[in-house]
Amino acid sequence: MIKKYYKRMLTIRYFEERIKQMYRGGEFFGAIHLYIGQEAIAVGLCSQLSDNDYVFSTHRGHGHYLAKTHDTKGAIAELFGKETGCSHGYGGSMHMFNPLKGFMGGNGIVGGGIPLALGAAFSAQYRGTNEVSVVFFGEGASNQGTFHESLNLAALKKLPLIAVCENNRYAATTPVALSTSDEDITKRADAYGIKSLSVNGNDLTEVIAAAKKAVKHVRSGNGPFLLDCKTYRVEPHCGIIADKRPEDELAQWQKPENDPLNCYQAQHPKELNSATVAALETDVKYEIEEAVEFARASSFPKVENFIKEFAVQ
Ligand SMILES: Cc1ncc(C[n+]2csc(CCOP(=O)(O)OP(=O)(O)O)c2C)c(N)n1
Repeated sequence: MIKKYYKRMLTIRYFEERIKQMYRGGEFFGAIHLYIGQEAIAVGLCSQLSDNDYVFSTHRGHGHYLAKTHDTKGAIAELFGKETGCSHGYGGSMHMFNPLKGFMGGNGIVGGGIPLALGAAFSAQYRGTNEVSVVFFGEGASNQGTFHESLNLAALKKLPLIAVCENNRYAATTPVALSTSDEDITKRADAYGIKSLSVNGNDLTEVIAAAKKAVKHVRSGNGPFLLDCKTYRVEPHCGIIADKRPEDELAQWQKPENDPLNCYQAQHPKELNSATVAALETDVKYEIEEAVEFARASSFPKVENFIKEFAVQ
């Protein structure tokens, strides 16, 4: 398990590093929001889910997609706009979609995924299944009306919803202190009578333990759960926006002990010794290069097919 979870975080890290390079080289276009530094949250949550459980994502969704589906090829091909992409090349970075694996899409609307996840939670309860619905969102989104309305209904109807706030200290260029009345998002859960936990989102062990509790609580019919995961967005908000964060703050979060991969490795020195990590790095790089070649060799979707698939008959 330890190697598997580390490899999942490494896959997200290398995926993001590789696409950053290709994006800057002009190999594909559109906005991209990188997930570097937040890998433990997606991997920790998804480690406790099955394909039948739902994940609703955000504009910063590559890590969520990979953690839930493990589909590196479909993700890179989608970024390239190719027909072999997970959304057949029509979605791109913010609209990856893979319902067979329970991945219900990214979302360009901040806070837009929360009511969608609420709907899936209602559907699961109505159909009497044991499925849970998980939604990721930033602390910026926790100031949106959709967050509050959804939490209220989820609590009222005891819906199987897990709300995961990735509290990464910035909403685009606005620091949390300038956007959010109280940085402790669990207090917002308290207001609706929803159980919650605050965790170090850069510590995979902590995230897994919290995710286990949340999933157990929700699957047992006890209603929703909120996780407030403290983390930091290491990269600029978006591939095209200049970032002016304080250098000392950046340096603090870039310290090895604050990196989710280093932190997990330090906790498991035997299982993740340097030879094992080197072998995993080789495997992951190979998998990503294979996916890049696959995406490059794939075709763009054909207009005729688009019309066939989407035209109103
Ligand atoms: C409803 C809405 N308002 C504004 C935007 C522009 N916008 C895109 S990302 C973003 C910041 C979101 O911050 P947060 O929810 O904390 O997520 P993070 O980017 O930190 O992951 C904003 C304001 C948008 N896409 N949708």
